[in-house]
Amino acid sequence: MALLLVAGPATTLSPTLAGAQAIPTSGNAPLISLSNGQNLEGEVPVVVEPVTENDSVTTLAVDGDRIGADKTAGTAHFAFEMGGNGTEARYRNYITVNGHTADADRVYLPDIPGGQVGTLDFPGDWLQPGSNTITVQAGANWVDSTTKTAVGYEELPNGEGGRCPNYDDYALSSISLSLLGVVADGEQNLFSYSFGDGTCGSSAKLLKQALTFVISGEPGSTSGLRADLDTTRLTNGTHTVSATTQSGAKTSVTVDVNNSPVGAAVVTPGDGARIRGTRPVIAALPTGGKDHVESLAVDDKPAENAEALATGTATLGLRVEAGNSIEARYQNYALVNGHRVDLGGDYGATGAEDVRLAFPTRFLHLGDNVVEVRTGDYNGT
Ligand SMILES: [Ca+2]
Ligand SMILES: [Ca+2]
Repeated sequence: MALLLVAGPATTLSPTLAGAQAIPTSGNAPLISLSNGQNLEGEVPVVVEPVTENDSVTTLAVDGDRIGADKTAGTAHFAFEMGGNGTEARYRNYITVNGHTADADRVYLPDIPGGQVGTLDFPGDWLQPGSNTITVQAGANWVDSTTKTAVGYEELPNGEGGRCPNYDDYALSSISLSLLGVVADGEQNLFSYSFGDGTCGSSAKLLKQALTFVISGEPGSTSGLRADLDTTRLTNGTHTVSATTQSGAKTSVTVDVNNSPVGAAVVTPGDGARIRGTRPVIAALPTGGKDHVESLAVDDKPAENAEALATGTATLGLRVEAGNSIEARYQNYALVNGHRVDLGGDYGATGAEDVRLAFPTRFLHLGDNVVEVRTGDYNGT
């Protein structure tokens, strides 16, 4: 191992020889994914992150009693300086890490303005000793265009112009990868990469770039803990959740457990929720049961809505005349007293067609009702 690394001056070797190192005599307190005063009910995932090199989290406890927990490899951070006009979340730019290329494993770039430092987090156990690949993929979104020569240009029917896929333009520089307990060397990568395509391919740059990071040390050597805390095994009231590292650094949070009796309805908003404006208040039982919710009260007064029509289905009928048809992809919709009902179909393509739009009767009330039919656009906005 050491022989393979002798490539530069001996002084550069020491940082790459991470691995079995002494536990620090004093570490910083680990981070628990719960906050003081948080209300807990049912099964609650609890994650504890180590924060000091080689100071793994060893114990997760409730009221001083250790509970079973699985080791994690901590959280890895992919960091960079954002250049150009930055990224926008709507383009859905993303990275993938090693073989974790499934849709669910993509880590998307949020809105990051140019000139800011960005960090993307992912599980440390996605990394491995030796060579690792992080692939940056630029995302695209449709824009209206009159440039018929643009890459991917599409003419919309019925004289509604054209569109082309436009990739987000941005630059990444000072790219780094970090995970407690290992050293990730990214020197094979360039200092900076420019992504994007100008406007729909007007100036083609990178759309996809694989980056290489060589890791010395074992991902997870500074480990965290994760557990699903079953609060139904705790009494209702205040409890202390604590986590301790190898060096003895400790974090404690006080949480409030409030489990309803078995079989009780689940009430939304939940315990401790902050609400403002108009919010629905719902009491629901698990599906499949024969029981039903008998009453719902706010401060002991029955919770009631303004009188609405009974349950059932109402129908809005309209006739689409022959000519320019309604198309599902434009996401046209109706507003029934402010409730959105999607038209959701292609109508009138081959001639005049009657459309029947079904919606819950509870959208209607006695007296005047307002129904608006609205046209959407192909972005669904
Ligand atoms: Ca672009
Ligand atoms: Ca951009």
